[in-house]
Amino acid sequence: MYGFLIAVGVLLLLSIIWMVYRIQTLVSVVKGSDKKIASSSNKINAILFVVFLVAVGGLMFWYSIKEFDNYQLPIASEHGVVTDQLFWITMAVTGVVFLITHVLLFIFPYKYQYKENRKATFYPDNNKLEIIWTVVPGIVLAGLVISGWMAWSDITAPAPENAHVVEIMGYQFAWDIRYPGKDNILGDYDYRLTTAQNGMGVDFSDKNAIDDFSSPVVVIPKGEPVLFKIRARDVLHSVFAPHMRLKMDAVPGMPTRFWFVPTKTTAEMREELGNPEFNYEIACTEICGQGHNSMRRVIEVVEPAEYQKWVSEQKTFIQTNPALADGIEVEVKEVADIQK
Ligand SMILES: [Cu+2]
Repeated sequence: MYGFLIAVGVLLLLSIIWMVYRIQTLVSVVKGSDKKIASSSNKINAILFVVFLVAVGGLMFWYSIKEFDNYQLPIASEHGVVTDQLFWITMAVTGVVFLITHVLLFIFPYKYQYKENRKATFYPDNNKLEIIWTVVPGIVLAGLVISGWMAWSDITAPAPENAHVVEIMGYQFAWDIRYPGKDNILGDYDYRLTTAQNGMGVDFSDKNAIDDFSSPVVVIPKGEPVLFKIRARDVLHSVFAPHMRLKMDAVPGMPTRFWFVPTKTTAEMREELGNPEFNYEIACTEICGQGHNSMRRVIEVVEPAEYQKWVSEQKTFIQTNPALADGIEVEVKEVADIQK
């Protein structure tokens, strides 16, 4: 109630100030002194433009310098070097243009503010100038776009045959991780098979699914290609691993993928940063609902030998929950029994 009254009070006050200003303007028009007022208000506005340039420009620089470390997280993947290079080249080109145009944008209103005895120059067109400012940005932008496109088609090209496959499925509000086991082939899945015990809807009648296993942590080997197969169970999510420079949407009904080569183990990165607590992580970057912020998974990059050892120690879905094998064909079950 008080809030409402205060709002009404503020509104009334603002409308009174506005009315006083209007009356004053009208009186000055009648008196003939309005021209003087216009020129003094022009002057104030012109100065405010410069004040804005200095204050907001200063704030921008202060913030950029203060937060600079956040713009250059250490890179832990091969393609990350390329994407960062592209980022900084684009930043340099657009940054210089941004600075020049915006300094002029705010300085010109000051420099060319209204003066009684000054007449504006009549300058209708200049074909040469038009061609220059169309062709030069055209060439520069085409260069940026083409180099970005080439890098992107390299990064999104099919993964090498020997890539280690990891499936990542997003749902409200977590990630489920599935490994293909020894055969490196993920078993089929079908959303209609989703149950409380089988959250990823894995089809255990497919023999490739028999040795599939799950893990709370995404463990991957250093220096070897890793292929993330990404999907979502309910709404849009997005897999974001900033140190890997990896970002890919998780879309229900439309599986996506991203392959990369990690270049530093978690232990190496901890040493580099001098932070024994450091962990690579996956975060969700699609505002997917109330628990969006809790969608975090740790990525652990280890040496290849350690990775092989870890894989061989994992228990398959069926080993942890034999009931999942209920109702599947005897033939397939036998394979499962052998592997138990
Ligand atoms: Cu999400």
